[in-house]
Amino acid sequence: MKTLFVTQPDLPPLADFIPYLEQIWERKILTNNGPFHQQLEAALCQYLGVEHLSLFTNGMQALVTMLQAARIGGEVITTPYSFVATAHALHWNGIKPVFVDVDPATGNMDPAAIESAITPQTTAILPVHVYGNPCNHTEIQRIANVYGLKVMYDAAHTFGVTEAGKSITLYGDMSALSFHATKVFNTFEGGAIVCHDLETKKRIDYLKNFGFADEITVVAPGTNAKMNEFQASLGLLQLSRINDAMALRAAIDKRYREALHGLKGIQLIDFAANVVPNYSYFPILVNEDFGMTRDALYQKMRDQGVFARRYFYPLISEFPAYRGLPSSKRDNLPNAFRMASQVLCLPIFPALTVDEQARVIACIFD
Ligand code: T4K
Repeated sequence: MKTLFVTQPDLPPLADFIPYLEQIWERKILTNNGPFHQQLEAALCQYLGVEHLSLFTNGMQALVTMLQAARIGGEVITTPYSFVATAHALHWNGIKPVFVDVDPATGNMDPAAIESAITPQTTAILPVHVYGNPCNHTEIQRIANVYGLKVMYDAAHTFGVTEAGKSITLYGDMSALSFHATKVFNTFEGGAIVCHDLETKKRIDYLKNFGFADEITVVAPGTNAKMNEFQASLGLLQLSRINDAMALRAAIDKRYREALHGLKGIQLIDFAANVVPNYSYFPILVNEDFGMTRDALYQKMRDQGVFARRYFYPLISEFPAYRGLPSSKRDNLPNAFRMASQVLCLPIFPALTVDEQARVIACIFD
């Protein structure tokens, strides 16, 4: 029986990629803002409907550099219900994460919890649009304005997500995207920062290239986080196929919702009516009314060759680097703990067939 993983990268036919490789081999420009890099930045700005975007070698480096670019320090209010990269990006900048609880309906940071976590050391809020579901950005921005904080979004899950027709990456001061193999839009590894003015874009570009502003000027102790031409050329090809991939994902999402709607003990996560999602994940919450625990269902599925994943369990605040923080205490994060103990992300990827999806669904019913 074929093993079904939570995702499977979507790739173009190899033959379609060869002409791009031939150009790279011909030009011998492999990296450092090469022609494919420039083309992909422009193409992504157009596709996403944003003005400024800087490509990165991966999402983690985009997050780290985004915080550097805005000179964020001290304490940053963030969520424990995310992939570890969110808090690690703070750690790599010497910033103390302050975890707050999440909204049980979405898993996104609860704006009501932010204000009481603000101290004189707080400089920014780092929310995550979990599973590509937009945060309450209006309320988050309102709080940020009152207290003079920056809002830096971890938008790793949100490629292509729009709300009222606008890219969700237009909110906040900056957003970091991931183009990892497991994401809706992949360049093997990859990522980007979306920002809103040319000066910031320039600063980000310096920082991802060791701080070089020109051949002899280094304006900051930057890193090396540049996307190479191999990744960028694949990105151009992937972008030409993204709408088809998204439509296939939408159909899978719809079938799951039809099959699981109203099932006792299984809660689904909904999107607002004005949001066009990217269907990157299909999380279910397995509660006490279901006949078995989440972990029992997880194991049962594995036994049948279905590798669903518990994104995001354990909470970031439970890992050794963070569990000693005062904000990591269980009492501070009741909703996050509950979700982490209930969540299971089902397989969703363009190549998942109707029969394979039926196998996944059968594990939950039988
Ligand atoms: N912020 C957030 C909120 C994020 O979710 C992430 C990444 C980041 C920041 C950082 O962005 P990047 O630096 O990664 O660009 C995966 C991904 O590695 C990670 O990118 C992602 N979030 C996270 C949610 O999921 P794992 O450890 O679960 O990946 P792995 O290797 O177990 O892959 C899951 C399944 O996907 C495998 O069982 C099989 C399939 N797969 C995976 C890969 C890598 C393939 O079929 N082919 C592949 O090449 O973390």
